[in-house]
Amino acid sequence: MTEAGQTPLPLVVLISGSGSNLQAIIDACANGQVNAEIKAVISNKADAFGLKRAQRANIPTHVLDHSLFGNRQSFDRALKKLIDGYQPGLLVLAGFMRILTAEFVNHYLGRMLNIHPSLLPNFQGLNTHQRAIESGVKQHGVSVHFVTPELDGGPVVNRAIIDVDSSDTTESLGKRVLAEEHKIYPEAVSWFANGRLQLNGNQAMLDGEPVPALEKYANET
Ligand code: NHR
Ligand code: GAR
Repeated sequence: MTEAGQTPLPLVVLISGSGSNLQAIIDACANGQVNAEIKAVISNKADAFGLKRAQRANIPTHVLDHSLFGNRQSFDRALKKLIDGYQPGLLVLAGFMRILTAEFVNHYLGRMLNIHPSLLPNFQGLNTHQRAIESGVKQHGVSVHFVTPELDGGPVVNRAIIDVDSSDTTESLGKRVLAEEHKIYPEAVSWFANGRLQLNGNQAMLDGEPVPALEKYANET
């Protein structure tokens, strides 16, 4: 619940696509589940549907097209300048598809979250649902983690686990995972907004207790 009298945490959300996780956070801010306010949504793709979701919610939007920059460093510096104009307390990656430089990540260390569609540390990187099916794992899911320079390697703060069944396809699995994403991401943002979640070295702390990590499967592809 939102604590009465507490100023909402200012957020900036980065997207590249559909923005269904953005929508879940917009809705959770609107209904009081999350004590935060999205100050801006930034996409590296002009045609991202999430921009329309933000506009519908009267949230300022920006497009910063990475292809117009010569290298990652110049893109990340422009992105940082744009973000810092909003002075966010938390930066939220929601289906943002560009790898970020260590310089950028370190500037937001401890105040940047990402949602990744696997049970980290398993299936870092892309095409996670397909790789999970091909590996024959019995369980799959989704993780929210603090972003560190190591791609998809930052400490996990929240996760949902789902059973994989033999009839699952990439699509059926992705659909069930996405439904869980829309629950666990607003929950993690609410923890952070209420001061319950911190990055302590390379460990996420929730209510002063370490969030447990999972083992890496031996048979991952
Ligand atoms: N940056 C750092 N430094 N650390 C992380 O943990 C990051 C990150 C940037 C994005 C999201 C991540 C995911 O959840 C994320 C985590 C994009 C790629 C990728 O390969 C990989 C992981 C993630 C996001 N991107 C290609 C690139 O060259 C482009 C792919 C495309 O445009 O479709 O940047 O999975
Ligand atoms: C989500 O499944 C998210 O976990 C994943 O992309 C989808 C974005 O959906 N993120 C990544 O793969 C990051 N590399 P959305 O735009 O509807 O929120």
